[in-house]
Amino acid sequence: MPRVPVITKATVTPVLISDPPLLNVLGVHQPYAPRLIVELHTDDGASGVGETYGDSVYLKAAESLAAAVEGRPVTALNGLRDLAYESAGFTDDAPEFDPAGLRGRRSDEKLVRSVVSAFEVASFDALGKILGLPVHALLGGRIRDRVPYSAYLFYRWAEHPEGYPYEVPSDDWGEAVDPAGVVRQARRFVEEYGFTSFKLKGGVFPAEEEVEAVRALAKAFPDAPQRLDPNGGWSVETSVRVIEDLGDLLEYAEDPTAGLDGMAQVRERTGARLATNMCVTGFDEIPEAFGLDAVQVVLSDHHYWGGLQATRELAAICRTHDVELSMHSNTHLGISLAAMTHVASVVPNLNYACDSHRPWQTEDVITRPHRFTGGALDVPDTPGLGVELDRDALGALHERWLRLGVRDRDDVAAMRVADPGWTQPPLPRW
Ligand code: GKR
Ligand code: MG
Repeated sequence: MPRVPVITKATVTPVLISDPPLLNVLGVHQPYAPRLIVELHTDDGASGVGETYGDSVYLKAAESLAAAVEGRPVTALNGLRDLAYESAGFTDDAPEFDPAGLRGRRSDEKLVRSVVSAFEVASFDALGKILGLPVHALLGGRIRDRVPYSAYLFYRWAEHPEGYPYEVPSDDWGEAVDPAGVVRQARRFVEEYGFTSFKLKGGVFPAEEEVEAVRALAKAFPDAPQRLDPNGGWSVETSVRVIEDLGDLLEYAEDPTAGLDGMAQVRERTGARLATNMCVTGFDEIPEAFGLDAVQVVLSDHHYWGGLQATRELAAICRTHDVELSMHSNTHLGISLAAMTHVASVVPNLNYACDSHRPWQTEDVITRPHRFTGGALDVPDTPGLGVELDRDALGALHERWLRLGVRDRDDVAAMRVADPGWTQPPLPRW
């Protein structure tokens, strides 16, 4: 009988990664974003890494789960969700605690799934290293050799505002606050990484100006698919107008308006393909959304859907209902990017280029950060995720976390540094 390796130690390391002043409907990114790095060690000397959201609630739940997984077989993935509930002291029927985040509803379930995803990925990484197999092989094998990503364009300022009590990071991208700036940014993305499709984060300027930016992009890159995502910041009327104005230029409209009813109305009135990472972010939201035909493309995010296996379950449900799949991302590092690439390589109905914030990050915790070429990443065949932890970098980013005391991402508070009177636009905003 082969022996299954057992987890002897699990660690969770919170880090702060530098982030540019990217704008969205809530406000602006802070100079530093929290992230968690999970490491699992097994009794046969193998180790694996995972990464997930890093705000304090995630950290607390991840630390509880880290203590609970010690002594368990590294293959015991299906029990992780229940273990996370138990170790965090959550009950199954806890009320949702905030329906208005950029990543949709926030609930204990989503928090637990996001935490579990890092442990599941770390387990797959360790197991892959033990068996000498890449993670995609453990998921049934890749069906594509390369995973395409889209250039994730943001309106942005050149610099973070003055007023932070610490030194803030800086880069040489300059500002992008109008169509010309957006096209300039897109050109650099194309030159440096070869991206062939674009997603513009909207909800920042009046919708007509964002329409002009998409038109300018389409003019500059006539063959490239375009997406516009205001994170639910438009009314149904505005959404209909934008979609009619842009016609076939959009490959899909991402969360034009917030909430299933609004999305269903936009769909009914325009017939446009609508994508979401806000109103369908958990399995329990699927029946109503699909029943209303509110969503035609679900943006998977293996973090909040609960891991790589859960992403495949999501994909199977979507296939059954003729709903397509794309992939969402948030500010992240290379461990998440590796996991995204492995899972994207095995999902047949992932028909669109995935999102990735990664080009905006200048730092990483892996020794050989990924480099997009031709707008895509090769799917690695090396054991596990195919990444190696850079301990010095991890140490430095953790030391920053200790030193600066930033514990949560808060785009509204970041905007108030520049504009003390700024209030979060109510979402839904109509
Ligand atoms: O980082 O500003 C951002 C994004 O708006 C992010 O928070 C979203 O979750 O990228 C995401 C999206 O597609 O909505
Ligand atoms: Mg989105």
